[in-house]
Amino acid sequence: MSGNPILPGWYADPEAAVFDDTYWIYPTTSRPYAEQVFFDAFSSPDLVNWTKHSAVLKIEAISWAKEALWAPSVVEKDGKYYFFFSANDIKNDDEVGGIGVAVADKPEGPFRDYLGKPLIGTFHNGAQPIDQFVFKDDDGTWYLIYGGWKHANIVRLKDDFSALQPLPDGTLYKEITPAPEYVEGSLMFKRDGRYYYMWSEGGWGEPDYAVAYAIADTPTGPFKRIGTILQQDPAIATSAGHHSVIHAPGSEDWYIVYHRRPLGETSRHHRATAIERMSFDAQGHILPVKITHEGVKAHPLK
Ligand code: FUB
Repeated sequence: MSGNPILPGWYADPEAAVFDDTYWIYPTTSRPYAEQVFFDAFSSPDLVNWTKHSAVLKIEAISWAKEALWAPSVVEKDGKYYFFFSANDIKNDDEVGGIGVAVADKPEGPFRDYLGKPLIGTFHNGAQPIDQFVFKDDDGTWYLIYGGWKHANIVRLKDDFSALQPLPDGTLYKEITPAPEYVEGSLMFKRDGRYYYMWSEGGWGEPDYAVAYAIADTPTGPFKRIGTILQQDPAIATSAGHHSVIHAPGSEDWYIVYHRRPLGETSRHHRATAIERMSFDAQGHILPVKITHEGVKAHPLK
């Protein structure tokens, strides 16, 4: 078994990916904002044994970023690896920061700034430009879903990720806030032709942080909240949220990777990355996840 937490140290907002025969996790370095100046990455052949790759993206590589590097979303396209991140925790349009993109030739980096400026550096529809997630639809369209401060937007990326392009209805920033409970941490995947939208609710510094979801027929919704599937267990850990999902290639095995706060920890930065199985019922609804100390069995990809 992997055991939980699976990564040593304080790591939050884990983005899980599969590149070739290897699992990857790209987390936020969970420290005070002024110390969030690099991203580490972790790779594994089987979900149990993890290797650390230190500082795959450093703030020195991003001229416009000064602190608060958050919430990676990493994808492969045409042999390059694109690392979307948030920086600076901006509070208004006068501040420099928001969502940026870095690029590398390998999943372990080193990543370098791709644009020299934020991809999204201002507020739209009330959404703070943080917590981006990149989603590729079956037709090859690349979307980015993002947003903090209780608002979420979907945008369409240009094929070279250099900028946005309008959605089919002509809008550049389409609000898709799925429920009044929505806070941040958007994620999307497709299963059996339907679009699953998942997000975090509650406060990440509080015990009640949680993950809820909706299902729709299109990536732009409309979405209707179905329910909470991940939350604290006072016997195991608190503040379970900001997750990502792995569908192990060639299998029906799904996993949820998330952060949580070990019992007895009081600092809001003390967040640790954990993994559990994620299952569906016959209707495709996501079953509530039980958070554990055991984690998951090995699932080698080779
Ligand atoms: O780690 C910084 C912030 O905390 C993320 O952007 C939020 O989703 C929350 O997890």
